[in-house]
Amino acid sequence: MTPCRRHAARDLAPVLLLASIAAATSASRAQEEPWWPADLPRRVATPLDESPAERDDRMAWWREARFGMFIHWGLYAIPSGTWKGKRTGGAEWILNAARIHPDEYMPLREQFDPVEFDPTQWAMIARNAGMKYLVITSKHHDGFCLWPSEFTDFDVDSTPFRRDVLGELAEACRREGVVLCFYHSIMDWTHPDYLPRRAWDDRPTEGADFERYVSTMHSQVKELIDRYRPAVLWFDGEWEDTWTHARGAATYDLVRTADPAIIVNNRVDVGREGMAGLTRAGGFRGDFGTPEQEIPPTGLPSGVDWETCMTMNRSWGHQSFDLEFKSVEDLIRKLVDIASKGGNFLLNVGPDARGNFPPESIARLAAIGRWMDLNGESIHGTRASCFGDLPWGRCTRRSLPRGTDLDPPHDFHVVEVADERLYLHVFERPASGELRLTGLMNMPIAMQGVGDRGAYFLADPGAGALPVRREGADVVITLPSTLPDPIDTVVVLDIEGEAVVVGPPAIAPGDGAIFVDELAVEITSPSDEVEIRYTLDGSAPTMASQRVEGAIRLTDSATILAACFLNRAPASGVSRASVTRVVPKPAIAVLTSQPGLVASAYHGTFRQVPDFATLAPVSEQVVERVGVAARPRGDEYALRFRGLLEVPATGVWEFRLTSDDGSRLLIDGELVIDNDGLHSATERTGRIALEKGLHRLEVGFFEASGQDDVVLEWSGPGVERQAVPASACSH
Ligand code: FHN
Repeated sequence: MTPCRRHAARDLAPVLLLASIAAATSASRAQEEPWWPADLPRRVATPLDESPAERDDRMAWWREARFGMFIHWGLYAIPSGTWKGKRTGGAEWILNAARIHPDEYMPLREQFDPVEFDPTQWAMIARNAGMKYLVITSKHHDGFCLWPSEFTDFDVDSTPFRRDVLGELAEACRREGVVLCFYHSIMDWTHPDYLPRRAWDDRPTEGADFERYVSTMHSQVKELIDRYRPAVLWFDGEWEDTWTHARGAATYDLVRTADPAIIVNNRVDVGREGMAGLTRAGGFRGDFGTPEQEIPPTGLPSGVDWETCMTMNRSWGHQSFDLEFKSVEDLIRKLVDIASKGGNFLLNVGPDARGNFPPESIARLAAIGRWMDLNGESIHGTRASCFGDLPWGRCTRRSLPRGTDLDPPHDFHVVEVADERLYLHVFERPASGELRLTGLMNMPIAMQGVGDRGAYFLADPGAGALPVRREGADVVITLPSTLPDPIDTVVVLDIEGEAVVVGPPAIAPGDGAIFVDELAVEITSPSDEVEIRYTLDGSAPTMASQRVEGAIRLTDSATILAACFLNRAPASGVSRASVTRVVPKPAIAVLTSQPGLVASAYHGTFRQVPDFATLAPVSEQVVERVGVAARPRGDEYALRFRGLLEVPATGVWEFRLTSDDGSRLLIDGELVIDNDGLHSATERTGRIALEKGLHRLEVGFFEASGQDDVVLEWSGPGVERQAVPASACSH
């Protein structure tokens, strides 16, 4: 399904009016005049008031696609991680990694001449890999534009190559049936109006007008939309202080007004939760979440659209010496894992300076394509699994119209009564030789005596039916002694009705919980037809075990096992949680204390939180709370916060430490959170039982390069999650 280009049949009058205004002004558009008429009412009626059904219509092709190609390409492919003979790394970040002044970086355009660039080949490689869309960097953080723009001369037009890369790729994508999308960086390290400057960029900031930069960026985005009609705008680089929710919302509004069918990611605004990528509550714009280099764990809220973007090696842009490419098995299983959780996979390629995909990328994409040729039906158009963790692999599924003879994917089966098709992705053949689908309440078609309609291999239906039987709440499929595909053998099981799976009961608080005096444990199931039985001694629950009748009050440690039962038979797997009663750490007595924490700063190149006892601080000050305000000048540094924490009530306290780069939290000398290492903004939590009163607090933090941040939050008896207040800090 290609993206719906028609504008929704809604009253488009305001937008059409706007379009005419924009058209009228476009001819006389000057650099400084925003194409967006400033006097237009703040709220644009049509595209932003879409109904859930209209949003589903707009997102339909993207959800169906499941798999896309990411392309990072620009001037940075020329140095490819090496600057003046030194392997600085950084790939598309080389301006940062080698601390290159823009005046020294921008002349790279005189070398940009990718004579082997073949957009048709790029689009065909994407299509043959089963990738339905392609997201290419129209402009990355370095500010270089891959299209001839009216609004800058830092573009392909000012290179020996001169060809319109995006225009040629747009044409090729249309011919090959790949949906064209653009990545566009908000952050711009070379534009004279962009702020903040890089630390080594001594160009004067006087006269730099960030508003003018935003207006220019808006004009370029509109130029891209008008010329190339991208289906997605994938913003990035939204993390610097100059970018705000107001600007993000305005940019989202402009894009959606210019073309209401466009899909925009959540990095247009400032609501992204770090590299985990989902959008936090608070009305932040963005149509889908953008986990980066990671796949969210199961349990994502249903109805949330998200896409994991990932490199094939370790670099986004071309880096000649980065040969750490992921295996085909790893990439296919990541694609399946993501689809089984209802997400999209945006897999990156970094072309070289001559316009070629790395041979390692081409080989992997071809192998993925061969797997997709046989199994693509189990990815495209599917939705998230109906099961919890499956020890042997994953599940994807699609609804099937009841009673119609679908154009069978294989003449072996004509679907007549199935309502849902399950795709069981077997990564590892269970030792038992059986796939056990615990809690699947539906009747598999295979058990309706309709001929030999067992389960079957999607890639080879002719291999015959696999026996299917029911054992209580479980459906069991018998596998042959060997599986045809060592990476992922897909078994098809058609079932009557939409899948109903009675999952194991939920135990709250979960495994590993600690408590001081008494703990109330809730054991629940979404299915109100079942009864739940549990044990506290680690033995498997049976019909003779205690039945859950409301909250269970514990005054001692216990190992809780619980399962659902239906018609006196097990109807789910077993849930397990060990909870421990602990003694709270005693408060310490101090004679006097002063407000604030002592923050010691250290210079150095750190790759983890250092052993501060071996270092001499370059500065020491009292700060209100944990944070980067205590940072010294310069990019590479470490901070140590020490003091006392006033705990208002005895009980179990949960701390949350978010930092870019690494950090650690100790209380009374005990390591509560280890969030150490080189990483972008990442959060970790930890729990500790504390007595009301004062406790020794220490936070260690280091910054290697790029963004820096460290935030300490807590929650506990009578305290909702919040930053640890200054009032609780002393020394
Ligand atoms: O800084 C960019 C990086 O270069 C790359 O474009 C990735 C891809 O999503 N995004 C940012 C890092 O999070």
